[in-house]
Amino acid sequence: MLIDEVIITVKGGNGGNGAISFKRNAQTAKGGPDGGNGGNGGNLYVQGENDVDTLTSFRYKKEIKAQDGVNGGRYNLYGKNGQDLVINVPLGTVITNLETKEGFEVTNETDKILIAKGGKGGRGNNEFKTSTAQAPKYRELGQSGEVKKIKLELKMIADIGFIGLPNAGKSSLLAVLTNAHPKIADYPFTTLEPNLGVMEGLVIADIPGLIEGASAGKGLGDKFLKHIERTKLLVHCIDSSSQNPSQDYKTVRKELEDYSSKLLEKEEVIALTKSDLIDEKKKKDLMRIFKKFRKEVILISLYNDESVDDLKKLLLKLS
Ligand SMILES: Nc1nc2c(ncn2[C@@H]2O[C@H](COP(=O)(O)OP(=O)(O)OP(=O)(O)O)[C@@H](O)[C@H]2O)c(=O)[nH]1
Ligand SMILES: [Mg+2]
Repeated sequence: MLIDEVIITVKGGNGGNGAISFKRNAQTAKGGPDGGNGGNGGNLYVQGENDVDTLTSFRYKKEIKAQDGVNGGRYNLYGKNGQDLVINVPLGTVITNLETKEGFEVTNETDKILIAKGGKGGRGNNEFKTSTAQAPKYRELGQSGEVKKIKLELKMIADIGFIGLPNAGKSSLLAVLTNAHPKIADYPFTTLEPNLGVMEGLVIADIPGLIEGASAGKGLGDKFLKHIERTKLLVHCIDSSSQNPSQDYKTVRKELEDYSSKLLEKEEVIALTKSDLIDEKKKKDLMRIFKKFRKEVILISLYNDESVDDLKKLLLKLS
């Protein structure tokens, strides 16, 4: 079970300030107060949505805020209320207020749940007029919207797991096949925590690279393998430009075995990545070598759309 998790600050809109103003025109040199009220800040709601599967859309957001109310104006002009904002989260998302530790689960698509209330607009000086105070010089400021730090959590079971040595191109594949934006870089252990993406409803987990001795704690160890224990299908990514791809394959298989022999029995696709870096002869040789493992083998390059498409079709067929 994987947990897709994001922490964001949510804010209701601030209320607009009330105005201080007095009627002044050609006829009235010294009129009464006419400062209008500020508008209320917009509320922030969450609502469940069936069509979204991950919290990916929140991953790079630090803060979400509803609109502020507009300040009141002269001539008793009311400031406009700020617009409410509804954010959509996948059904099953658990939302926890990190300060109070209170939490709830979003279970349906119909309820709009208030998570940060907008601030009330302040009253303008016109509202403070009384028989004894005909020219009040005070007004209220708008109240601040509620601010909360919340955690969004979604429990997911991955259908497909990407495994392989560090730098094999796992995250790159996840990025082209799904809506995810994992960090990709030309060095080992770029991925430190599993990344999740969704491809046509299938959840794909890209886990940190494994190295020889991972089951004994080397590198980032093998603790992330627990996330793929329940997947139906593994995609074993092997850098086809590596010195010894078949040795790379065996190294990772050995670590899988040391973790749990059940992982070896899972259906597995061998993805020979970065095929743009090798010549035709090496492609043929690798296909010949890897076919011996009696698995589906596919050559793939980010720079060859057809190969990406073929991998996608294969994964959809096998899942
Ligand atoms: N030429 C070429 N480079 C690729 C291809 N796929 C990935 N790369 C490069 O390989 C490097 C490693 O890619 P990642 O996707 O970060 O590899 P990873 O397996 O997720 O690595 P870790 O997270 O460290 O385990 C990056 O510099 C990518 O740009 C490809 O098809 N062709
Ligand atoms: Mg990675």
